[in-house]
Amino acid sequence: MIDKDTIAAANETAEDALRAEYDALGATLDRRGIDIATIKDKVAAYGVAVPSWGVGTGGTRFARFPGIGEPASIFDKLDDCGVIHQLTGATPRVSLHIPWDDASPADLLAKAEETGLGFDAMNSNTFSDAEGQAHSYKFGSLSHTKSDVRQQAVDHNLYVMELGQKIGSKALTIWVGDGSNFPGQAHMTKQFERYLDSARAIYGKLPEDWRLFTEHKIFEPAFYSTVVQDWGTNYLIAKELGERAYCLVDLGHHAPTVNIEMIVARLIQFGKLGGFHFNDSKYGDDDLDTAAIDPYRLFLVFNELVDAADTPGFDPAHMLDQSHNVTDPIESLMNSAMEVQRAYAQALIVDRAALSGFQEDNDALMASETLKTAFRTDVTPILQMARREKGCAIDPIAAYRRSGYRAQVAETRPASASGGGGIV
Ligand code: LRH
Ligand code: MN
Ligand code: MN
Repeated sequence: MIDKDTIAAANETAEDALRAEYDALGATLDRRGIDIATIKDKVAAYGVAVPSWGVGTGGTRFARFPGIGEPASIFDKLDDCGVIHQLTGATPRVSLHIPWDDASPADLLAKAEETGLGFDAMNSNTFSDAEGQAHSYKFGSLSHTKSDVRQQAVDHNLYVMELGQKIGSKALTIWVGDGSNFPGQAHMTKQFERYLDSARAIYGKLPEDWRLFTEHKIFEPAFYSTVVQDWGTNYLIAKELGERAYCLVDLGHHAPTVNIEMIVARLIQFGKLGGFHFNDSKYGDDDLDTAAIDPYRLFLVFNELVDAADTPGFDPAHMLDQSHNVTDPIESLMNSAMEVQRAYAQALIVDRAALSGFQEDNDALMASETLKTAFRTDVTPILQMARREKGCAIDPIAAYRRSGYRAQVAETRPASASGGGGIV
């Protein structure tokens, strides 16, 4: 973890400017009838989960260029996640991926306690072969033509839930790479029927206080057809399985022109929005830092979430899912967590009564401007003040760099191999 004095010293240099900027923003918002402290408290209470797999350098299909001090185990990863939360105060939970993060529940709990973290949704992996497993997932997992393979994939998910129960998780996220690479390779209907059968077997064992999230993705690794390819199929799955089955929306899993905020609205309307994997993309499942490309889209997603906040039982899981190729993953994840908070704060200051009036009157221009007014407002001082009051860093990236954390862990962590990438 990072020394408290380092954070305090970094904060001290930014303190006066923050106070002035916070007060100025407070006056601006006050003129709009918004109480800045109320927004700040909501932002302070907000959390987004960090993906354990995000703290290592991801790499592409072509190469991976690791940095120094890469985490070598789930315990190193939790240390890094702890630093992210310590500095931002915005990432209280970690989402684990099994078998990548498989470890004894007692050890995981002990490390979580030490780093001040909890566990969010568990992720199963039946999209790659684990060492020593009996059957390969080369031709699919939950939807495979052979029942032995399907059973192995189901059993893996049951194991992931068992582990998750022991460490306080309350949800399982399933993403499969199942599909086909050639027209004619797979019978699409039979393949989806097999998927549903397997998913029902998993859902049947879902602990009572758990939710099951299924995650859709348009393509990759299958390049011709994908079994769970879009929100329509995902919705069918959630409907078929039952009440505690929900759809997970990974922002990067759609075609470039798709209106994701509208998908979010639809899923909310029909009670099936399970949660998010936040990230950004320009071309496909790029897994770029959240809001790196299109911060307005992220804001529009949050606009739907804030609009629906009072819906009974509405509690989507908020998680990041990124892969970092050229940045320090800790810095990228901190930035993304702050961007998610920013989108939330901007959505909170939308004048909803005015928006609703403009919608009723079909005043398209003013409706759009109402959203833009909120989006254009620089809410940074709100985020900074929320962090400062929690004892976190006013400027997390600056404090992190000042701490020398990466160089310090590089002294004890073994160098990580570069080379050909994988797909994550
Ligand atoms: C698939 C995905 C899914 C996986 C993660 C590693 O592209 O988004 O969430 O579990 O990446
Ligand atoms: Mn994802
Ligand atoms: Mn993805």
